[in-house]
Amino acid sequence: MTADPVTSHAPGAEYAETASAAYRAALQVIESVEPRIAAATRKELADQRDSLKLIASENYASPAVLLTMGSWFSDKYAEGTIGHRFYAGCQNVDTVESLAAEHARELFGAPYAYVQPHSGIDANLVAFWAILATRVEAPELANLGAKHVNDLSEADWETLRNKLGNQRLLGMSLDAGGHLTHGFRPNISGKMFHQRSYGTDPHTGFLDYDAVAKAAREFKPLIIVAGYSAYPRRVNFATMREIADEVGATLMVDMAHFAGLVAGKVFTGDEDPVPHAHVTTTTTHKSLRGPRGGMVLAQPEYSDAVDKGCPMVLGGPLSHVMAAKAVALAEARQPAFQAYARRVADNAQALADGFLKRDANLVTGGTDNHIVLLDVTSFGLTGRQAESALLDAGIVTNRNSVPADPNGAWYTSGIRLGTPALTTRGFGPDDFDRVAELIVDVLSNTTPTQASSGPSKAKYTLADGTAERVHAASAELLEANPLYPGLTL
Ligand code: DSN
Repeated sequence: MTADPVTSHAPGAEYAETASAAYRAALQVIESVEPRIAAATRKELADQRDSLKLIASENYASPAVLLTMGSWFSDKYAEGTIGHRFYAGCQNVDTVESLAAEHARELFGAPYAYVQPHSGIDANLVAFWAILATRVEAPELANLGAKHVNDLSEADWETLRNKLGNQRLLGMSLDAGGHLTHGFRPNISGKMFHQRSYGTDPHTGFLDYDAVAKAAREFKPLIIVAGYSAYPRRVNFATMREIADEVGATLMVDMAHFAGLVAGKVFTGDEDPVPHAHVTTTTTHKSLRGPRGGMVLAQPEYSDAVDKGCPMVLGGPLSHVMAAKAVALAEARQPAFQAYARRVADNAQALADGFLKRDANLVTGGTDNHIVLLDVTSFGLTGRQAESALLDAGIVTNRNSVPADPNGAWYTSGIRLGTPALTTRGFGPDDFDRVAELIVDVLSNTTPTQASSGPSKAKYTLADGTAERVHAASAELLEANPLYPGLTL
């Protein structure tokens, strides 16, 4: 069976029979050692096949990507970087890491790519320390006439440590869609930096570039972070770079959520962060549809420092995952991936339109990326109640803050929805209109429960028959768009 690159976005359909044999054999081997893990693995595939997955940060990697991770590269230590390892015998890891980095550079048009980070937070940590090393540590060492931190006296080292720990970072506020790793106190980034946030326009919900520029002029940050995990609109990275240049800040873009739209050339020109940012970070498993992991792209002046990510903040690289990143990036360089990325954005538009024609409220009034942020207060619900009621009906989402959220970050007032995963299954705009209809059906039939001491923000009742009706309708959509078509265990 040959996958049609426009209508089928499920990579691997063309080699499903071979992949089925490989999985059957692998599960048989696992079963002989720990049958409960084999059973859980089978169950996970069944559950993923049977649920309407709308979590904006999830996707389905191809069997080629998944199979690549199950190799003996997992057993090799390879701290350091290509050609400069702290262990002998890394020649094959060097091949893998070089190929993954080459694919990343070619795909994103980046001068330099570092493919070792194990996750998005790790990628951001590498970026932060690379910027601190380049902008704070290197000039201080030069001032003191030293080549290496080990050459400093105790007093000079203390001075440098204080400077490293006293820098400022400006990032998008959490309730506007920013990410915890962009300088917020519960995360290490908030403990490392003095942080200030920029938000969105309270009337439109759109990013207010004048407000960002004003905050940058007042706060004078070393780093401006752009990028988001719950903002349903595009960002003009050329404008963000102008703001950064005006105040002498380094522009770091965290494109974890929308890397697939950049790779697929949906975001180009001013909306492509890579040529504008000094440092760009990403995960590899969201819209990019690779293995779980992270990556850093950098302009030449930051590349040496980024290259020292391990052992600066990373443990030994996961070579089996770097190999899978190479495979996923090779897939993303195919024309079919561009068709997939366009479809992700078209589907988000269809989902948003489906809500709007049913009188639901969307943050910013719509979307032009892969995210739709539904404000559920018009249904009389908190995000927590909506998330749970939708799950009862087989729809997997996550609750999310909306700007100036009256219900706080735990209960929230929104539901974040994303199209990358279901688009991989083959869902199109009509299917997403139906998804909007099903979600509105569930939420319209959910009633918040009153607790003894005022309204409960977590409890709710779903009207009889709703879960069954929506489950049946979703099952039809899922059956028409199978996950890993042709793959049998
Ligand atoms: N967990 C990712 C997300 O859901 O957006 C980012 O941390």
